[in-house]
Order: sequence, then C-alpha cells, then structure tokens
Amino acid sequence: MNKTALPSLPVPWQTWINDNLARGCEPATMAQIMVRDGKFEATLARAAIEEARSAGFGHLPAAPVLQPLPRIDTASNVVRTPDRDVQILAALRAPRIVVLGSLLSDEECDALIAYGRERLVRSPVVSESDGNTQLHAHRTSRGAMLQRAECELVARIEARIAALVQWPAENGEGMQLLQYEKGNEYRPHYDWFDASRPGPRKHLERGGQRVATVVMYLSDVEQGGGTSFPNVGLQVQPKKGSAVFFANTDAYRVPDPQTLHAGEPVVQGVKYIATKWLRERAYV
Ligand SMILES: O=C(O)CCC(=O)C(=O)O
Repeated sequence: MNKTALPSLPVPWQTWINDNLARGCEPATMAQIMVRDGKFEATLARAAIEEARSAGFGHLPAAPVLQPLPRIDTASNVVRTPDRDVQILAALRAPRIVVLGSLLSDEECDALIAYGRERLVRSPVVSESDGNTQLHAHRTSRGAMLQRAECELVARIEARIAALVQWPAENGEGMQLLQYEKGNEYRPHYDWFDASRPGPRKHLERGGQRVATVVMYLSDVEQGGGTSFPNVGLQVQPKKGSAVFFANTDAYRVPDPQTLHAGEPVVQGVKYIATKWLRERAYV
C-alpha cells in the first residue's frame, strides 16, 4: 500500500475509517460499506483500512472515553433556568429520555405558532444517497425552519433550552416548527446521522452528530399525535407547553438504536410542535 492512499480519501471517510476501527468494527465489513456507499475500488478500500490500522487506529485504548453530552439534572423535580422553572415529569436512564412540564408558557406556544405559521411547507427527510432533502410518505407534517435567534421569542426559548440541557446555544440547529393535521405523522426514524450512509454522512460535516433532541409541544391534541419510542415501549402525549428531551447517542457519543421514535398519527385535533436538534459542536 502506498503511503499516500489514505490522505487522498475524502476527510469524512478517513474519519469514518478511524472511528470504526477504534470501535472494533470488522475491516472486511468496513471495506464492503466503502465499496457500496463510497464507490471506492475494493483494493483501495482494503488498503486504506490497512494503512489506518498500521498507523495505530484500531489499537486505541480498549476503554472508550466518556464524552460530555447535553444533560438535564433530574436530582430535583424542578430545574430553575434563568427565566422559567421547568418541571421534571418522567425520566428514563437508557436511552436518556426526560419528559418536561411547563418548558413554555401558553403565550409562548401561541406566539411561536403565529410567528411561523405563514412559512409552513411540507416537511422533507434527508436522502440516504446524497444528503439532499426530499419529500417522503413517512413524513406528512408541514414545517418551517426558523433561524437560530431569528427573533426575540426564538432566542429566549433557545437560551432557556441551553441552560436546561447545559449545552451551548450555538450547538443547536435552528428550531423547526411543525404542524400535523388529522392523519399526519412521522413514522419511526432516528435523529442521528448514520455515518455509514453517504447522504447522512454529509450532514456530520457541519457541527458533528445530533447528540440530543428537544420536542416542544405547542398545542393540546384531542386524540393521537404522541411521540412514541417503540424500542422502549414509551409514548409521550402532547400537552401544550410540555416537552420531551432525549439523547440520541450513548455516553460515548455512539448513536443509540434505542432512540428510534415516531410522531404518531393525529386522530383528532391539530398538533403543533417545535423541534430543536443539538449538535456535538458549534453549528455555524
Ligand atoms: O412529532 C413528533 O412527536 C416527533 C417529531 C420528530 O420525531 C422529529 O421532528 O424528528
């Protein structure tokens, strides 16, 4: 293997090889993924993995390193943020899921809906193949992407979330306002990006992994519309002003399949939520 082969790979693939070796993944399986998703020649894929191995990757200390993550202190039943007391209603340890009461006031919920309603368009998903957004039958809500701190109300809520989850506001993506009418849903999916897929992998370049999600309920819904976590048998019903927080990775920042979740179909009423995704690093 000539020594320059690995540096000629795109940086996300070099990172992918190093990360997967460090996690103990099988080189043969990694090479298959590189051929399938990265369209690399099989010999180049195998050689690049071998070079990374001989450079010491994959022989990192066996014990993975705990990484800081967004976290909510559930030692008390109330978290005092600078401008509002937030109730802890329920908590699950693994995956980390915390149900929050009173994150937003009724007035803030109404104002957020009124602020973004005119901008609602059909919500897309990220394509597995190229990372572009596309419409999909699995997601039938309408949504509006708000820029971070684009108005005083949005900045206020973002600052509150940052204090609540002990994570910098600049690591947050812009808030997403979503509307689900009768029958609308978001079928089971993950919020984390799968680094083995070329489309989602592109999204890791800006800010890294989505390490946590906050779903804020802006309306009461007569029937349906819960946020369900099928792998852990949990369903959180929408209640105006409340929210659910969940960590998308484990404590080592490895994406957690237990975080599979869905927006259940709305049966009666209209569901409005605001979703906030938190990245590993500044999202600029
Ligand atoms: O609609 C919900 O309750 C969940 C929304 C969701 O999963 C998302 O926006 O990623």
